[in-house]
Amino acid sequence: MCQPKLPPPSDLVAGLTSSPPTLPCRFLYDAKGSQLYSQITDLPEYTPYRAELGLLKEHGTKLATLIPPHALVVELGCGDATKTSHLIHSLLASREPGAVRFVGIDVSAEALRQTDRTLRERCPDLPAAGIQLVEADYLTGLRAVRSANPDATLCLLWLGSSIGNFGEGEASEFLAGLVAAAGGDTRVILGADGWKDRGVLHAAYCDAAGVTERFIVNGVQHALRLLRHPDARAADLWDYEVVVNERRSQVEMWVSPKRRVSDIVPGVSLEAGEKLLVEISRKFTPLSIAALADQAGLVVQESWRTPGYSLQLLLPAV
Ligand code: AVI
Repeated sequence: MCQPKLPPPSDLVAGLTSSPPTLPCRFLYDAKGSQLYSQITDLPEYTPYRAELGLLKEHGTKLATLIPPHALVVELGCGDATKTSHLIHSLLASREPGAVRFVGIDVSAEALRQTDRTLRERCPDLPAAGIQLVEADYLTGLRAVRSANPDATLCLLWLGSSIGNFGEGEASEFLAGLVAAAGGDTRVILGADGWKDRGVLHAAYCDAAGVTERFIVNGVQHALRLLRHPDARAADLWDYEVVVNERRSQVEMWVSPKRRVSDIVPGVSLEAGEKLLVEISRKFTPLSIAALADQAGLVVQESWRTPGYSLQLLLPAV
């Protein structure tokens, strides 16, 4: 049976009609996209995941001392929680198990189930009552956590350099919005990938096995599927290109169709070779992180780094 077309989501229309056309990055994370992203984190060319894991293992004890005694640790986009389990271990080693409380917020129910499994397996001392899972986008989830825990101090974990997927300006605005939703004395543990050699950055997003290309093309196909577009399943339709944009301190992931893709949303088509910006991944320096924090009303209290990655504790500026 032919299914009726649905009205296109407004963020998708806004992206496709902007110049250059863009795709909102939420389309990257359907079930297949989440699986592909998990494969990306294991690729030899992609270092942020392993770098952050190393920092959490190495500095977990110190980090735990900087998280207030009864704080609620709230992870945004908790994924499979493997990295988080190292921080929870450090917290359990430094305080009573009953004083460790973790909330995972994720839009994916499957990711939350995996978070639950990981924490139960890897942190058996964490009481079941200490784990809360919220299926929501970050802001909605945080508002719900805040209203259910009006007196708690929240410590947000925003790992994986996900902040890099926001444009300049958007990132600080979004961070400020998170802190406003979480409440005045909130602190943030933020992971941020650093600028590197152009070839290294290019390879990280154009890996030899083609996993990142499949991840990006899947995001486009996911949007087309939602729109019930006839090209949603067209094989080998998209060319993939990675641009290392030094001026903007970002890596850009573009696709272009090999032939015209008509009426993606009413009146908006892509011509053969016309480029669609699917994702940006901004890279940071200590200075750019300090500026971002400042714009969001925060200060960098402490940071831990490898040559290519950093974790920082951000506190509200007084
Ligand atoms: C989630 N995010 C920080 C990843 C990144 O590096 O920008 C997403 C990603 N896209 C392609 N590879 C990884």
